[in-house]
Amino acid sequence: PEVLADFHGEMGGCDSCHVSDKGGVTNDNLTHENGQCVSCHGDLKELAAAAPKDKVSPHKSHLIGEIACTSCHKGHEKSVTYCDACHSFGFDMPFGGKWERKFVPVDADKAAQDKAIAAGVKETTDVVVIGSGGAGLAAAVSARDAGAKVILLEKEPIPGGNTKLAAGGMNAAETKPQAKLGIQDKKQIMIDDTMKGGRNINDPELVKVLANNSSDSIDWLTSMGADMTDVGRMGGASVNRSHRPTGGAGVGAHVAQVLWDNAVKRGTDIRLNSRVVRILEDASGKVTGVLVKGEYTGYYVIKADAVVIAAGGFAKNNDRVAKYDPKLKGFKATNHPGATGDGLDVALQAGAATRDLEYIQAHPTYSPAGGVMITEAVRGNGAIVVNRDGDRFMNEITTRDKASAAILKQKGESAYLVFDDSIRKSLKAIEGYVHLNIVKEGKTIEELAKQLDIPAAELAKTVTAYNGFVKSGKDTQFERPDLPRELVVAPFYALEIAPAVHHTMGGIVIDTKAEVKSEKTGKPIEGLYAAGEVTGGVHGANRLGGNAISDIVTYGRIAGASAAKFAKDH
Ligand code: FAD
Ligand code: MEZ
Repeated sequence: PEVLADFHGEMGGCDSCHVSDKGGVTNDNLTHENGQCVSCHGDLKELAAAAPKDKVSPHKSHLIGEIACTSCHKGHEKSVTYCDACHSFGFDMPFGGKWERKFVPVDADKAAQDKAIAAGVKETTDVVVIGSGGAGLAAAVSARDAGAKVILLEKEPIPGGNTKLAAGGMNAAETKPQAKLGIQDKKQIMIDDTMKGGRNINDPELVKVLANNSSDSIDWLTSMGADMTDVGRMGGASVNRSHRPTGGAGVGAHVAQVLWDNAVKRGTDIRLNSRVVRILEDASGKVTGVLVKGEYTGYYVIKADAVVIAAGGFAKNNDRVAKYDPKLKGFKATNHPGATGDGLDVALQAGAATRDLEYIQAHPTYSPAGGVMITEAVRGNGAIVVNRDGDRFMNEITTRDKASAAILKQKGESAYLVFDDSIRKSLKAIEGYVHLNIVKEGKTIEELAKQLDIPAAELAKTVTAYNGFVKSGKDTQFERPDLPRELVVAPFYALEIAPAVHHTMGGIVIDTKAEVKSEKTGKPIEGLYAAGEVTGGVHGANRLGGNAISDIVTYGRIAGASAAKFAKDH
């Protein structure tokens, strides 16, 4: 047998996976088919529990929701390890092939699309949400709470988009967790930091809404079961305002899971493997619905009063990235595989205005060995960055544009992130990197330097000098403003880091109600809303770490409520 279906076919016929009397698949989630896998092989938790503890288990992951077996184990084609979209585990998978993904433009196959549109409406709803990241899930929850019937469409087999990968935190000012920790902050300072970080080209009205609603968004998440009580520092922030779960665990998987659970609890119709390829409008330009391509069921039309585009950015589409910023050609990306820019394409087809597309952010600390981004929170909690000579060369918590540029000027266009055991203990996210085997360890700084093959005496001198700055409260070398702790607790750790494409600041033009502006008229396109990384204007030329999760929760909520209201009124 070549593929899983051949094998199962030989064993028990098509019935072992499919409901034979219905013909074909149950739906694009492959609900019945996945149920069959679980009934014979056990669920993810059971499989993960049975795996050896000292190895990375393909069934234990940071992904959210109920991960369908068919995300990796394909029936009628070679199976793939979805994780290899970012990592390169190369698990020995039965009937496995190599992970690869070719980008197919949304308007490919136009004749088949036109035919499906001509065939007419298959289903009707109040609101369609495109994308199951934080912005889409927040929009779905708030639209459901406003009484709308919602269908949420996600093109990937795995939900959560980039949101599930977010690590360092969610920025918010004047929050209850800050007050509990004695942190003095003001919404106005968050506005000022965001504008300065964005080089003042942000839309100031959008920034005001971001900051002024940020503490309410923390309360909203908390009321739905989130833990946002750990507060740390991100680059470009004047105070500690980046919220995340206790012990510094990754923020994104937690926020996405809470939103997912709440969207499911509210009866949202969530469809995976379902790509929106066109937004449909009537002759007056008012939105009437979407054309979907179901991975297994093919094209169909959903009629809707309002559509929320929450399809994320395009950092994983290097051709597109390089078109806007040629310096980033060939760069790796920190993003999930679905971050290709479909949302922009369907919005452009619908006549939306866009802005700031040329502003694309590289994250300074990506691990080429692990294929993962190393959270800024490691630096926020006190790590330093050194080059191959063992020297510091920048304020580690400067903004990302400056940090990435400084790293690219070093020998080998990469550097080392160095921290001690007290930093490791302060941030649960670090355990994930240790688990991936990408962290070098030494009982002393000199031993660590040997592991990295850099001059031991120089690294020791650098760390001693840095510890002196912490003691005196002033970094006279690079003016790092926040010096949380000396690096003195053995063992010491390091990993190699280099910049990778991380965030696309530009996108669809929206107003403070998340209405999408028309390129032609400058006025809102009736019934069309957008939120999250697919939009432009909130972050200006450079996003501050922690501001995206804030953006998607606040504007996702606004977009969902606005869309539900529009649907009710029309
Ligand atoms: P996403 O979460 O990317 O979701 C968009 C979804 O839409 C995807 O699932 C995608 O597959 C789907 N989609 C796309 N096109 C279509 C289509 N045509 N039809 C149907 N579905 C479609 N920000 C912070 O503030 N703090 C952090 O700590 C942080 N850490 C990060 C760490 C990593 C590794 C990465 C990659 C980003 C991080 N960010 C962080 C940025 C932040 O996570 C993202 O900007 C944010 O989550 C984007 O949310 P979103 O809902 O707009 O898009
Ligand atoms: O906002 C981000 O992208 C972020 C905080 C990432 C990180 O380093 O954790």
